[in-house]
Amino acid sequence: TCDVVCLGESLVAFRPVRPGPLADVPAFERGIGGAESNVACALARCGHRTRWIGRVGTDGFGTHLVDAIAAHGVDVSAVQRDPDRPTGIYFRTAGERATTPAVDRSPSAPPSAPLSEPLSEVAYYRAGSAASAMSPALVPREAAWSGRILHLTGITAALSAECRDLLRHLTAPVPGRPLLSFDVNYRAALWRNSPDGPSALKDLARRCDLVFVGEDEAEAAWGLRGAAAVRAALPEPGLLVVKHGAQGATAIARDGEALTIPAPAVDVVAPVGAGDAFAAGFLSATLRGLPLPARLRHGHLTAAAALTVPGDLGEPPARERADRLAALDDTAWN
Ligand code: KDG
Repeated sequence: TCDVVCLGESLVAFRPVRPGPLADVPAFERGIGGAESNVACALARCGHRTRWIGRVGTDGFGTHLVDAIAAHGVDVSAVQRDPDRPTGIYFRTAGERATTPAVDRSPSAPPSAPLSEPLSEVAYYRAGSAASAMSPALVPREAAWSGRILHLTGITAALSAECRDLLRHLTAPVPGRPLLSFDVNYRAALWRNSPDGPSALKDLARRCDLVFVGEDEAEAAWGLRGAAAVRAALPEPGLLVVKHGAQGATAIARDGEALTIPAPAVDVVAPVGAGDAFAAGFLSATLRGLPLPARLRHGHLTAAAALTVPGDLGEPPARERADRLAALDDTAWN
């Protein structure tokens, strides 16, 4: 057995070697991506026994992913190789801020959206990938339910009808299932051709015990504004965590009791992977039986590590240091 099983598609991630739009970038550096394996890698780094279940091709990209994830200390023994389908890959820019045209630089010019929003471009090459073939027949419940926690995300639901069936199969209300953790991870680009995506994500979230969602995602996917509105739409999970980006996160119990913990201020290098790191820090503290404020703070601290590196995976803070920081009160954080 293990502490946590994370199940989902991992991708080889290509990041530009220099800033700029994808159209202009001449070369890319290879890294690894995939929300669920990011969580697995961070949890393994925090000292937990972690298994990642996914499906990759028999190509070199699949070999690279399995080796790189294993190198973080994750158990990859249940990962499947598909001889007929390729490993998914994707390209993304780091989310650089747009250069402000000189004419807009006068102090009286109103800030336009590109001034405050980092621009990032994502191009996925994953349709028909090995992972998109995952199904209840290919992934037995015993393997997915072999930890204390099973962590899933809404990305898997976007991959194929088989993957959606698999998520429903793994979230069935059967006695003896592990704690089900679900990160909504709404990726609009993946749902472009299926208008029922947002409602599928809501149905899945309602079948789980612990749900993470960004305030911005809840608004984009479901038109829900604010943590209380999200809670009203998702009454079932024992705990709901609504993330407010740089501001912090709010945990809301089933009875509506809410606890907000601000995030520490950090110099963001790239936001990618921060949500996964937050989930990993929160789950790590959950496995250790820490109280709710510390669970949220460990989420923020692990996210801060991912925010300050260009790739998906930061080095989580050492446990002793994280515990010391998590014990400080909110006023000492910023
Ligand atoms: O959270 C980071 C992920 O978004 C990234 O690694 C790629 O899994 C990915 C996805 O589907 O966007």
